[in-house]
Amino acid sequence: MPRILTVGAAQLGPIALTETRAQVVERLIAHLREAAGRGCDLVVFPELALTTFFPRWFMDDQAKVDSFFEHEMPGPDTQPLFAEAKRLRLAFYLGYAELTVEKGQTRRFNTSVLVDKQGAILGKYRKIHLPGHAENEPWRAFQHLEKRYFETGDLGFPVFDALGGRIGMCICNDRRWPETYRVMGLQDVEMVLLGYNTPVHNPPAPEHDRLGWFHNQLVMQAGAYQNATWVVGVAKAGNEEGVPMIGGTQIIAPTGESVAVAVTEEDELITAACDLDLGKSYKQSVFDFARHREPAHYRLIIES
Ligand code: ING
Repeated sequence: MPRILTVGAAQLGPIALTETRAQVVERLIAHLREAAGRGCDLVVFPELALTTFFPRWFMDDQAKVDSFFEHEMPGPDTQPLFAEAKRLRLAFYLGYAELTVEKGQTRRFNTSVLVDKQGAILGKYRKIHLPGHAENEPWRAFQHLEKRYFETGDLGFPVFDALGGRIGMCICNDRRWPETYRVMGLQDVEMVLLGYNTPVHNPPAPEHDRLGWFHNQLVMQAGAYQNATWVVGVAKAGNEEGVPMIGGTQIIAPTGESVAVAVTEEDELITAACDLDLGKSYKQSVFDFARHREPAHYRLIIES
């Protein structure tokens, strides 16, 4: 009996600074309803899906920064999303800014959660590869202050038994690093879920701008093929507060082929029925890690 997981990749267009959590949650719920109508089991939302991409601005008022964070998940603003997903029997991945107090210390992470069809959080991931910089750099057309506003994730790259398969998560810049996929590949991942906010323009390297879309697809297709896993990449896209961001939301098979691709830079749902066994032939041949990997020769990779 094939293990088919029907996935909805729920791309978001821009979220304005003035948009309230409630207004954004309404957009997410609209995606849930469309996905349910198409027979989905799982919906994947972007990175930081509840607010505008606030690391584009330098803020030295911590209260202002913290206004972009969720202090509980679900909280009053997100409870309706959890309730509607449960009613529709949909699991979902949600990216958001997490503020939590652990052992009396306030921690801040760029986080995603995997929520099951009963509305329970079954997995959490905290972004490990934080791009950008930590101090204000006025020469830039816009900032990218993830290293200022978030701590490096402390949960590793876990893979969860969920939805009948092995499901992993990562976030945005993580998708550019082969180690991200390989650590999950070594845990027999069958589907990697990830959201992203990717500006078209990268101030330190404008010559790369023309390749943004290509690099986005390249890294996810490579990660999928080299680890025989599905990859679901979901954008927050379009011109958000004056900063154009790429779309390119897509669902990629373990073959490395993109089976569904978004064609707008707005709220757009793309779906695919994903056979979780499609990676088996690769794991039993070209990427049979037990037979073909040579870890004794990879030491440099883990040395700092
Ligand atoms: N955004 C970007 C990403 O890795 C970036 C940062 C932009 C890197 C352009 C390279 C080029 O897709 C986040 N949020 O990580």
